[in-house]
Amino acid sequence: MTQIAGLHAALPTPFTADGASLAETAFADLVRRNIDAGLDGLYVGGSTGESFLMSPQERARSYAVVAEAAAGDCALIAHVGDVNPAVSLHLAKEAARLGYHAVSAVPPFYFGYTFAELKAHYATLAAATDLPFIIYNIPKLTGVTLSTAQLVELMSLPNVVGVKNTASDYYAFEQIRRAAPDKILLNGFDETLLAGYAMGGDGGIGSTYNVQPGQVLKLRDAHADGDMDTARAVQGEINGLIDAIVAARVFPAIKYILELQGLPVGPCRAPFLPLSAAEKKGLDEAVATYLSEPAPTPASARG
Ligand code: MN9
Repeated sequence: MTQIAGLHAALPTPFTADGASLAETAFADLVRRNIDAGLDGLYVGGSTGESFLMSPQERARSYAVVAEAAAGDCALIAHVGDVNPAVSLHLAKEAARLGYHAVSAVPPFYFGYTFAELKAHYATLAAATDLPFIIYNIPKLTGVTLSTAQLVELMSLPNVVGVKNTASDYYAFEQIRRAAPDKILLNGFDETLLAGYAMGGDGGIGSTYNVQPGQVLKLRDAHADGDMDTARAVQGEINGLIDAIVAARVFPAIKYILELQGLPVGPCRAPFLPLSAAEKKGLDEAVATYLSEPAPTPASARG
């Protein structure tokens, strides 16, 4: 079975320069580049993918573009979270039809649901698909805060195999690991991937893996070899670039770096604003310092 544990790039969604449509060739190139780099899988249409700025039709189409480009060569996880459960149910069916290996969803936000409501929602969604289900916990963006006990309770619902945990509390991370030893625990913040491994994580899903996949794999291998000095040094290098990405606003910054690396992924959609000159300058400097490898030739430009 294709592994859900491991390192998965949270894919940006490439758009045309006017932001109006999917840029499908660049999308396929990005998919192949991540696979060729050796990442274990791809997380499609999550926060990094700007899913909440896309129509359900576009989201389903993006799953198809990625599946076709991946051609079975890596794990594929579709993020189906939405404020409207009907959209999530529809997208989960699409993911299954397209051969995805798992589905995942943030909790529905905006209405401030009770835990009983969130639990019923996840039970329904996870039961509606035969695919393994991964909770996406990202309180910083959803505003939905779950206690460790509540998160573990959601992870014990039928068909739920694990969690993508984007939170900086590594005591909670360890508590989740201890309470749910058989579940898949994936790290969310790339700047603390090593902390996730140290506390028993099974890998991670990250936006910045797209621009420095080799570094992320190097960190994983150093940790697996018990070489903490190297693992810590690599995390430091990774974070040198992430510091600049965060300072420039994560999603537009990642798209800007991908453009520098030769992939025409376009802008983020409004209300995201284009990068300012100062933001670009900060990124140019960090890229020059931390990304010395030449960018690979996009698959669509190869013979
Ligand atoms: O979950 C991503 N989280 C957010 C994954 O975007 C909020 C991360 O990959 C971050 O983008 C990354 C930079 O902070 O760690």
